[in-house]
Amino acid sequence: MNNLYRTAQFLLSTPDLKSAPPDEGLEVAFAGRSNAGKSSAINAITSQKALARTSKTPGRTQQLVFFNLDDERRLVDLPGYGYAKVSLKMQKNWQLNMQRYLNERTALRGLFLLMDIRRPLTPFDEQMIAWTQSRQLPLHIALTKADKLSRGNAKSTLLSTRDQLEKQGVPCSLQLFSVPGKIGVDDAHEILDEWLVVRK
Ligand SMILES: Nc1nc2c(ncn2[C@@H]2O[C@H](COP(=O)(O)OP(=O)(O)O)[C@@H](O)[C@H]2O)c(=O)[nH]1
Ligand SMILES: [Mg+2]
Repeated sequence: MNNLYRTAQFLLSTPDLKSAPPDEGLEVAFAGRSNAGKSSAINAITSQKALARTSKTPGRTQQLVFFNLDDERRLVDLPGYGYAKVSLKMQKNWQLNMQRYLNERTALRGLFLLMDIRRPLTPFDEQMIAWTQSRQLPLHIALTKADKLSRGNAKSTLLSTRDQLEKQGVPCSLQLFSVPGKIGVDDAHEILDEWLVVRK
């Protein structure tokens, strides 16, 4: 694994863009429903146990969390969405923040969208996808918790999800991901290396 990921460090967390790091360098953001496995994926990708906090209680992280890879590259853990107990006002606020971040952030090189393999392409996911498309932002989708399905079912869900996205005319790459199953970290690195222009 490239050391860049292993040495990732927490930079700052902020509820809105005002306190985000300067819009310079290169950034890849991780998005998905609450509990989809974003923080777990960031930990697996950086080979660190507790860089991004993981939680059994969905909806805790309502902040954008920035991690430094080096002086010019960052990973961002975006606030989870689709948590039922969040008020309408907070949902609206989340929408405005996400839309602004995805539309305006110049450093943003691509979006990693994480979806629980047992419920891919929820309306919230479709909303995120639409925002990436409106700016032609590169999109990579990881179907998480692949260990929750048999190998065969995981594979066929990957294929049917790819099919559905193709039908919608959404250009993106897809992969399976599982932390306990140790599936997908290499695939994720390949995409990140490409987007963050990491020389090997
Ligand atoms: N079985 C399984 N559980 C996972 C996997 N990834 C995350 N989880 C669990 O799913 C829950 C939510 O994970 P978390 O990373 O906090 O999700 P986030 O809200 O998207 O950041 C936690 O209990 C994790 O341990 C996985 O690949 N397989
Ligand atoms: Mg999280």
